[in-house]
Amino acid sequence: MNTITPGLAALPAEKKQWFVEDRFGMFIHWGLYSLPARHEWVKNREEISTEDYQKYFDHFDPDLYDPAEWAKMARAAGMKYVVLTTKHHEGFCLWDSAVTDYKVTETPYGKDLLGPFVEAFRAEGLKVGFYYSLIDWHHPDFPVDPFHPQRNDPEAARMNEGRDISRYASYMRDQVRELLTGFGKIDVIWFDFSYPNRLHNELPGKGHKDWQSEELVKLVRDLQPEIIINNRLDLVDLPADVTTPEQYVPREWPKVKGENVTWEACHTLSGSWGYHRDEDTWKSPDQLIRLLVDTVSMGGNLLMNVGPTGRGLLDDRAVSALDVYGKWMKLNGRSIYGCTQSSLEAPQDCRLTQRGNRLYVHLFSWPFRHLHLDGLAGKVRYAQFLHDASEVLIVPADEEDPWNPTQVKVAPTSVTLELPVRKPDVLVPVIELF
Ligand code: H79
Repeated sequence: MNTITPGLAALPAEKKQWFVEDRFGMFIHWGLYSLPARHEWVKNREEISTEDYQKYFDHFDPDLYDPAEWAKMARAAGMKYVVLTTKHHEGFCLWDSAVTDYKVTETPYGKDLLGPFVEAFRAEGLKVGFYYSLIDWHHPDFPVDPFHPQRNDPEAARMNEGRDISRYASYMRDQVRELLTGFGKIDVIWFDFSYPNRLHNELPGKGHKDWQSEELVKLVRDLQPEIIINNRLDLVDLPADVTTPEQYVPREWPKVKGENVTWEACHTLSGSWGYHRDEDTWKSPDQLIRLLVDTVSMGGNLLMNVGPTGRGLLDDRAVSALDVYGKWMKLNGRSIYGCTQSSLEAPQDCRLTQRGNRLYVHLFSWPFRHLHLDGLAGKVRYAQFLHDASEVLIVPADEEDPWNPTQVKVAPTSVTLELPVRKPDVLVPVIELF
């Protein structure tokens, strides 16, 4: 357990209000790994040496980069905030950092990418977040540990001579200071990630002592008092502002020490975070919408990732996925923004969200004619489909079954809705209850 400096408290709930109301953000993974186009961990997975990885730096030239286009697409998809990888595990920086040459301004592109990015997204009204990798496979003081690309290099032991992770921790603080002073108000900082020894049978991992996490948090709070900091700094006793399950759907609202926490699921469109040319595991339109609904129905946010190409474009598959969200959110966003988990139990194959006393029923499968909502007897005055505001009839509580006249159709504790036989042409139809 760590001892936490008094005063290093988490952000109060009112400062996170915008975040839980916005519900839907865009994650962007962009770096040198967009060129090999076979996963952002390619350097690690294929144990590529720094010399061999250099070709991606030498050819990084996103001539079609237009952040205003990305920002428009994010906004059209219904996303309200964005988080960009300013530096991923490969160590390459998208801004003109003063403390390294491993940065975009030294590539053929030759210009800062981050300033224009921040400006473009702010201009579309989105909040802006920075992802910053704690792991760095390029920095000369980052140890060649058992999870490093050069772990099997015969020179690994020699490479490690003189490496000093405390110098790396200080490098990170320098970079975080640049990021949080050079680009105006930043709304989220997303550190990624810790793998402390205790999780790996005492193999030398990396945790709060290596990163000097407390110092980082102090610095961040000092520079940007309202910023949201995620939970990957290995500060077990410091309540994080947001808990970030990755690439899975929790079964219930995530808890820390038994308490529901502010949380944000992050997911990929295709499996890889970085642009992956050959991947076959793109999520279906239906899955994309369900991921969002599932998450909000358990009180969380969804940060959905895109991986731009080496030329700076979102490819057609990503654009189609964003279109799926845009089309659905335009009609159904009211059941997402400002909504949270409902205290009522959802009917089979449904997900509930709630805002005040508006209840939203999301239908993942299509029942035949009747939908029974237990526990709502006497509480619903009107029901409509959200996508077209067409009335959904409420079966009168005393309506008898003509084929069994002693029997009423509606259970005493329930509200029963009469659905059309055919499912409306919406990926996930939503019924709004007043
Ligand atoms: O940036 C994206 C991913 O590249 C990064 N987080 C998202 C947002 C990420 N990649 N992998 N992971 C997070 C989890 C990785 C876990 C493992 Fe391991 C890597 C298991 C084995 C190798 C951690 C490091 C545990 C052992 C070594």
